[in-house]
Amino acid sequence: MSFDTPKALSDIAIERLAERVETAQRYATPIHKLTEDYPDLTVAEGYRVQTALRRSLEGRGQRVIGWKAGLTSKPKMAQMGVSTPAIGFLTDAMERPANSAISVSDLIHPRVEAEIAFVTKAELSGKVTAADVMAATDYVQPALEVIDSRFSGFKFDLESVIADNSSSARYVPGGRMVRPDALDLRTVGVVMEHNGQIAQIGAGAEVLGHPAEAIAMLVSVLDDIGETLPAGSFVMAGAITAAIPVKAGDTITARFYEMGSITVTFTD
Ligand code: OOG
Ligand code: MG
Repeated sequence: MSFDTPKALSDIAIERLAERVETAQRYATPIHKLTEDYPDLTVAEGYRVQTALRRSLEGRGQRVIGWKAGLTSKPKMAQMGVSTPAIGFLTDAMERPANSAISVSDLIHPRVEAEIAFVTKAELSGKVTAADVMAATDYVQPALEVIDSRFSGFKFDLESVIADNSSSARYVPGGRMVRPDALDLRTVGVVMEHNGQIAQIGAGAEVLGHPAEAIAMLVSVLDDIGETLPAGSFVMAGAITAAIPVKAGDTITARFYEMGSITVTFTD
């Protein structure tokens, strides 16, 4: 992926766009997608905005604990109308415990995703394979992600969603921690229940054929933006199924084959 562009946006313009996204996030007020004002926004500029947002949140005391891959499964690509995967960063402030209540009052239009998360034990950098990812993985475990696009109507394009940190909002690690080779991650099934009704079903192979492929993609994008994945990172591979919109009063349970389950309830 080449990120060269003939007339890149100035650092000031990038900072302003990051502020726009951060303000929308902080006040849970939607904005229109960035490409409406900047139709020539590139993927590289989207990542520059995301990096400026990351630096700003770190300046406010948040700590980056890992990353997420997104738009890595066909159900997600079809739901969002975007066919290229993207990555985003995760901070400690976004984490919520399993089986807890999550407030929706500071979110715009939350949706829930079931994902497989990797916790690494060695640094990954440059261009790596899924086998490299597996070798550098300490354990895998289920996770729920609560995404919340800062864009009106949850509608965006690749460049805008990247600038918006790939809709990252909350994440919930849970279930059982298992050695990466203890299970065939392609055949790990997941059933998502929404208020007790089965709402989505899928299996790990939906995620680029194997969830470790999504982590390899993520490391490659990190390389493109001048970053590496440190040992001890928590990395989510992307939603296996389409995301489920939720409101206060809702409960979501995701049951992962042989990896346990995670429940979250949503409150005002
Ligand atoms: C973008 C983020 C997608 C995933 O797991 O696919 C994502 C979005 O759909 O808002 O987190
Ligand atoms: Mg996700």
